[in-house]
Amino acid sequence: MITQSTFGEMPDGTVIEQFCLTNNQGVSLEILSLGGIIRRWLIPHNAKPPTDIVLGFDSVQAYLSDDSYLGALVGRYANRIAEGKLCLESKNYQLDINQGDNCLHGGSQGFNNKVWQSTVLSRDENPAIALQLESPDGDQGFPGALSTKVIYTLTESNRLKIEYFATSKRTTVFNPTNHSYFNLSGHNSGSVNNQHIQVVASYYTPTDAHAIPTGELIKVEGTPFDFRKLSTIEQALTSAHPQIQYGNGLDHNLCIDSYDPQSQEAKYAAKATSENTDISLKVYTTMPGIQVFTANHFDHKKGKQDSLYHAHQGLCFETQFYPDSPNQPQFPSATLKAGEAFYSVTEYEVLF
Ligand code: FUC
Repeated sequence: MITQSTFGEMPDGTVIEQFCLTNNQGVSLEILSLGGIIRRWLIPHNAKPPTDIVLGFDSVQAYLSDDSYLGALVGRYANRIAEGKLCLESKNYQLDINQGDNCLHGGSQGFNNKVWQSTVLSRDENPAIALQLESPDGDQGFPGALSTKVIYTLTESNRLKIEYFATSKRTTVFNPTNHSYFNLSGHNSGSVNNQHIQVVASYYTPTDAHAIPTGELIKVEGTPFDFRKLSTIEQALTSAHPQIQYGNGLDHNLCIDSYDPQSQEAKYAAKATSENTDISLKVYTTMPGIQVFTANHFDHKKGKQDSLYHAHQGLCFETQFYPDSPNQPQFPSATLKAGEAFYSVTEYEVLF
């Protein structure tokens, strides 16, 4: 089932729609036409009120004035491009610099701040909506007029399937993701430290102090990034490893072992689980990397229903091409050639 309502208005009066997708198992999701933001994700319990497993805000204004990308679609390029420098087919491009010296999450007016054109695709079984956006040539410095579409489908097996499609008139780079902050004990339940995660990744991409990859692929074995077996988030957060100290927690790209550039089938990559609620989340993707981020700098952020979000209160699993891949030729390439069709899919499955 899908219900549609008005969530609010942009400063120029554009109406922001809210779509509530509910499947026959009672899982329900609220998605906004602003940034494709996943605002609520409710998991039913037999006797108790449902658990809302994502962080979010209650107004358009709160989303526009925040820089944490809560629940949003991120593009054109998730994570950082060093100094916003891009060279494609021997041409240099300067991208918008919006964090330190770098371009973060597609620049200051990225996909998360755009109003997407929304269409309901299926109302009954497996409710689905499509969000579309035309990003003009030169948007945030990126070359090529880009047409993109994202389809959200809530399946009857409790998977949220997010499919990304794009074509560009000129050769460009494309690396979309979703920036949901999960807390499987509930968005307002304090830190995720005691929750367990697994990431099927044998390597990670270490960074400098400004979160730009050094270019190396390092084995996770013996580091706080070894999540090949289910382990607590706290184990990593309390580590004295310099990579953890840089960002006050996890903010790293792990290289997914099952990545197959030839395949369009989402493969199992990661899992999180809360012993408090017995809710688990599994992530499947076609992308090569996953940014594991623990909301490291949240400090009394005022969230939904007067909640306050603190450091380490959310966990992001951002599937992606590796950060700064346009400047790291040894990383899988995010180049999208003129006229070529881009497709990727990430699925978040909730078990409860
Ligand atoms: C993640 C991180 C960044 C940033 C952002 C909001 O993707 O890699 O460091 O803080 O989210």
